[in-house]
Amino acid sequence: MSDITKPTTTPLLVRALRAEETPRRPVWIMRQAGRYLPEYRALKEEYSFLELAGDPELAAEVTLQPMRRFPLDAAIIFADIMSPMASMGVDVRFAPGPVIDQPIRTAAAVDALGDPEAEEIAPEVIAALAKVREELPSIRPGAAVIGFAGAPLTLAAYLVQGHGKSDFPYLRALAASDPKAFGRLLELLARVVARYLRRQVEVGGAQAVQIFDSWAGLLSAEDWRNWIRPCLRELLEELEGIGAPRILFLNHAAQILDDVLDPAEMLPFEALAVDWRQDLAALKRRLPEGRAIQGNLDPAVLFAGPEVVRREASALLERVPRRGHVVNLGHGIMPQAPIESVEALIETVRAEG
Ligand code: 1CP
Repeated sequence: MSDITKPTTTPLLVRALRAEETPRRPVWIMRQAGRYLPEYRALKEEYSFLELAGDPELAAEVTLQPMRRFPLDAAIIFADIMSPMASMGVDVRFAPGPVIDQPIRTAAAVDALGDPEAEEIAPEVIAALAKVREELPSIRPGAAVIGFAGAPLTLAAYLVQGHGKSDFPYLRALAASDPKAFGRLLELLARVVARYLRRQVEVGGAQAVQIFDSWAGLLSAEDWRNWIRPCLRELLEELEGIGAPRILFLNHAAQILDDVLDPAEMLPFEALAVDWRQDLAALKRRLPEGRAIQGNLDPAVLFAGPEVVRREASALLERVPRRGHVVNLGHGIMPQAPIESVEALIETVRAEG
């Protein structure tokens, strides 16, 4: 075990993700390092996204920017869901979202993808994590370092479509026209993501991991049960026993939630995160004892200013039982979010304890 992974006091976030009793709920914000912060915009004048994410020093600095400004309970590493793609032989550029000029649309293209060893996958992210883990205690004692990856379906969506697009028609076309190739793509991505997340924990020192399934709602419930659930299961099972709680974020995926919550088929995650469209309290009631939930204030509420944020955040705290609840937005914070709204959210959560 390297120094970095030596046990220290368990962070509040990790205790809440394990649904332990905590003095208050932890709070962090999806996309908390980003364009709503003037200090991030200043760095962006000088460096491109790829330059920032590709340099461990700069990526660690960007990760720590929100931690210096706000009393957040966790730092999420500054990287992208597409960071592992270079190690699979796929060139990705950012404009501003990921663009793949040669999308993966045939069985031959799927079979030509690389199957990298753990140490080959985004080593810059692992190095940045280790720096953050080292520096964070002097900035926010007790805060946790979160690693992350894209879920197989979400990664496949970008790889096959070539860029972000609502409904990703080329992905659905591949699933229908060549289900075997689609299945091989998902399985390969599940294996690579499992290796990558394990390394984030074991070498980078991540104390929790989040799997972003931002496009979890693309397929029918039946397709999700047949294709996606088995591959999420394989991925999550691979991470069993790594000593870092697993957060599964399912965005805009109402049609699959009955299956996700089916007790006979429950996936092995510690916490389930959902977008603002879902009733978090109702979800919590349907999860087995000992599982946590994360979310889910509407990111747009932040535009309405600190007063409205205080009211909406208080209402969320009142509706959702404290134990096993990690407060977050229902999706990433948007560039237009005023700093005062972020402060109001964090203050409201911290005032409860
Ligand atoms: O020019 C810029 O400022 C680049 C914008 C940007 C940033 C700041 C991109 C391109 N990625 C990131 C960083 C990033 N991406 C983080 C950083 C850490 C933090 O949260 O503070 C994280 C967690 C991600 C994850 C990510 N990337 C997701 C999953 C989360 C979500 O929002 O659903 C997704 C879907 C992406 C793809 C992506 N990368 C970038 C953009 C703008 C997008 C989405 C838009 C698209 O689909 O085109």
